[in-house]
Amino acid sequence: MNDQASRGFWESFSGPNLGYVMEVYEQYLNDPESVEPEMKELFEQWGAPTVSNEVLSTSGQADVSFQMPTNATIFSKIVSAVKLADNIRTYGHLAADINPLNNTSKDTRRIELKEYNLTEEDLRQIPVSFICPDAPSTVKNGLDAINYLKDVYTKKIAYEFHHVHNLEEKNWLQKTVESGKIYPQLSKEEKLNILKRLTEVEGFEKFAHRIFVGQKRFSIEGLDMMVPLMDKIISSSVEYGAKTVNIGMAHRGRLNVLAHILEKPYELIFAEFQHAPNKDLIPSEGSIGITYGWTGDVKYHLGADRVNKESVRVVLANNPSHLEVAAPVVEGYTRAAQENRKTSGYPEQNPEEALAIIVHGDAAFPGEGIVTETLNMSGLRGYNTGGSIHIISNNMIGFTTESFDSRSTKYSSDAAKGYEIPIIHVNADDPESCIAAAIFAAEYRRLFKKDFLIDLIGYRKFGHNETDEPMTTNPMMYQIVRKHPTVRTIYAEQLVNEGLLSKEDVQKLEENVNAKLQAAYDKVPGADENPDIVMNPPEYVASGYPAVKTSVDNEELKDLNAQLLNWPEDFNVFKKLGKILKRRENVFDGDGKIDWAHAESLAFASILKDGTPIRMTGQDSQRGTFAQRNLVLHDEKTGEEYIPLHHLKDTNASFVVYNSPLTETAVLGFEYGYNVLSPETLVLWEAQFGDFANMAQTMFDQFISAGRAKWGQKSGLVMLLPHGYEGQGPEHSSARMERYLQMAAENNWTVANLSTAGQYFHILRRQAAMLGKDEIRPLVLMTPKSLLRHPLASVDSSELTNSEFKPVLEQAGLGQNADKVERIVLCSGKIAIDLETRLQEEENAEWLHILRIEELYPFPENQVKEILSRYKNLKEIVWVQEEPQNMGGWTFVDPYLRGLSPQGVDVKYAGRPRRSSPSEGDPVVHKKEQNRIINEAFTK
Ligand SMILES: Cc1ncc(C[n+]2csc(CCOP(=O)(O)OP(=O)(O)O)c2C)c(N)n1
Repeated sequence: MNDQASRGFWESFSGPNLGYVMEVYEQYLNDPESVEPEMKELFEQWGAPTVSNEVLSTSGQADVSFQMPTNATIFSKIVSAVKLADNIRTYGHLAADINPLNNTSKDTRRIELKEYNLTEEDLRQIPVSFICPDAPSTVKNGLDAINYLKDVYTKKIAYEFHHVHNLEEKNWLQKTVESGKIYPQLSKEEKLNILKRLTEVEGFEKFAHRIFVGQKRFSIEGLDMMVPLMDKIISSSVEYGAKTVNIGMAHRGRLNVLAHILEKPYELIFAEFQHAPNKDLIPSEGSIGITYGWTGDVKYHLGADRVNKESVRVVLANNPSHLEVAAPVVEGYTRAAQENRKTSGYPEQNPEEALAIIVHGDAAFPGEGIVTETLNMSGLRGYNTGGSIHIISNNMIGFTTESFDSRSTKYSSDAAKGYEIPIIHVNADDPESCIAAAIFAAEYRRLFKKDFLIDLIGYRKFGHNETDEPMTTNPMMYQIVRKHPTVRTIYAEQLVNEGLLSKEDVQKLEENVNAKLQAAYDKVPGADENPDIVMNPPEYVASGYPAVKTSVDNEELKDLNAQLLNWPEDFNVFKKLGKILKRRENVFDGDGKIDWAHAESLAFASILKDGTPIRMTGQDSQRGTFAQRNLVLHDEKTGEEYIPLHHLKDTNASFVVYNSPLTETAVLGFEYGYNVLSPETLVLWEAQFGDFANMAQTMFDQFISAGRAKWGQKSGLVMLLPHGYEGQGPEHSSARMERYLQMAAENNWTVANLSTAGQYFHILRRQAAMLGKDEIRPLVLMTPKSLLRHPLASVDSSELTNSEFKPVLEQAGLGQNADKVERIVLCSGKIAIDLETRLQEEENAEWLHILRIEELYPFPENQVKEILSRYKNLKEIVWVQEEPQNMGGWTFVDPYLRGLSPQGVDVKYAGRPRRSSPSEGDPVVHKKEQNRIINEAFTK
């Protein structure tokens, strides 16, 4: 190989790339077969890697004198130096100064020269460009470069980027760190502002500690920098265009964040501590939105919604005690705030419009699965929010449990690595590093629209709450904590040493903060020991839904139907599907009936036409679990998608249906959040089978059923839960309707189990019509499987154009001869169709009437009462259900039926006996049971 040619080829390599090539070359020299075949080929073709002096001198004058080594020993030194540099980048975090308590050991083994058989003199010989091409010009040689890297990577911020595979991102991250750009030049004013903020943060906690002795507040102390850190993330993001910032966080430091980030007035917080009347203290409308439910919540679960001076909306989500569950809800808020839903087609998303900041606990982050569920959604088209900024408020302890008992990973943040989220750990006692972290995170998000994680490492000054004594369980940690100065003290001393203010100024700052706190406290009325509290829902909630017209004009619906079946001529819908859909063409001319999915698509089309946007998600919801929906068509030749609901004439509302990831809790939480922040949108979540919704039980218990009573948080979310006993076994039969009925109270939601496609059409349209109104409530809908295409559940078009939602349906053909009726069967959902099927075989059923309770909650008492009153010879009311006696609707309706049954009329039950498992596993046994129940209903 001619030396010149070889040089020409290798010249295209520089810095770390060349270092890498050299490393591989050394390996090649030892064993040519041990390297990649491509590399082997290169070495065979071009010989040993060589470098011109020009390349070597790019980053420092000293390099000019460097002569490329020609022997293998020097090669190996260069390789070692490059390896060392890389290991500093990768493992520097193990030796970094990120633990304010300094009670964990640092591991420097991978970054020491001796481990690489390198001397300082060796390093001096090596050019900077091999080791750290981005170093500032003060770095003159290889030794300087290694020392520089060690300093950068082991200070008060530690970096973990190795798992980020995208080269552009990784280069940016590395360059920002190694060029020193990560540390901003803070002005005097900025530094003093941080100190002022820390004085407020600490002052608030100390004041509350002194005045409200023994009351829980989940103090921020030890992680005080969380507030200035959030301040900076918010101001940087606002600079980049954010108009809404949504924050999710648990108890720790929440009151402080409410006071200082949300600007909830001190007096309002103190009134809550003091159980004092506070309504007069709520500031004027518009400056801060604090809504209250009628039964309320503890102060450290309450959220707030503020529009600040720059017209930026800052929201702290209400949240329950259940750690981490607010995370997907906040993501849902954020997506809703980013989307414009005012035109047809997909909503237009602008990630710059809104940002989610999610604060996690260091024990909860690795421990609660909803965290990884939420992270997994961050890159999906239906759920991404253009990058969230995660903060682990890491006090190195969870309640009394130390890290070694709460996770199997080194860092609390490690789960985030699987999602390629850049992670930085920052010492919470170093304010300027924390500010650098905030700017870095906001900038990364702006550039790459992806999640970023800041692991803010501090400590917890007191016990889990202020009444716990941590010395009993964690004495070693608390011996250190007790002696540890606060970050305000540390930073004040730093600024005094820098000559930015005097000790007297520091004291003055403290006095001013205290005076403000005291003045606020002085405004708070005394405790009201016997408050006149009304715990009833407001009248508009209590009175329920008004009558709503839900039918659609025949011509209009016919036209929508035609539009839904009108895809472009050159669009090749899968033939079999195309044929099935085209069968819908003439239903308005009396040819055929409208089945469930057809009614749904017509409901959606008419809702969009009325100007209401729709968002639907669920597992495989585009097609539908039972292949019934097919709202997204796929060209069988090109794979292209066509969504007829995007092409309706004269509509100004967006429509979207996404297949969700295989997740229930976080997806449902996301949709709940989306609907809360976008109350004008019909948001639907569909479970694959209804019982899978119990994976998301927390969302139902803590948010959907109780959110309004606790926090005044309105929701019109629709949940579609496939339900019905069809012999598919214990896990695909029951949507566990009893759970929703057990939680039903105060008009908190509608629970319905319908028997016809027409009823489905009307209940969807009713829900859409109520959106944005005070009466709105969520809708829990048992949806069918076998009824989806059942002729008895399908309807004529007149059912849609000339009817309405009926909470009770009377069985057609029964009950006309009132004097003959001795038994009224009440039932709900699919079994009503089973009964109707059987009825067709009965010769004389005059003695029987059947009522379908389509809306179980709110229970249609008046309608049922009116119907019962028609039958003077009634002997018994029989509730018939397919679910076991301890499940389904029975335990819920039983007291209503007893209350409504006329004197002398028995109330009986027919259905499966009490069971621990919802259904039989064997389809033959199922059939037998089902027949037995139907027989019972029809036997005198
Ligand atoms: C789902 C859930 N399980 C248990 C608890 C009880 N609990 C409240 S705080 C806490 C410790 C949390 O530790 P960490 O996540 O580190 O947050 P910290 O309180 O230390 O800020 C526990 C176990 C809870 N609130 N939620």
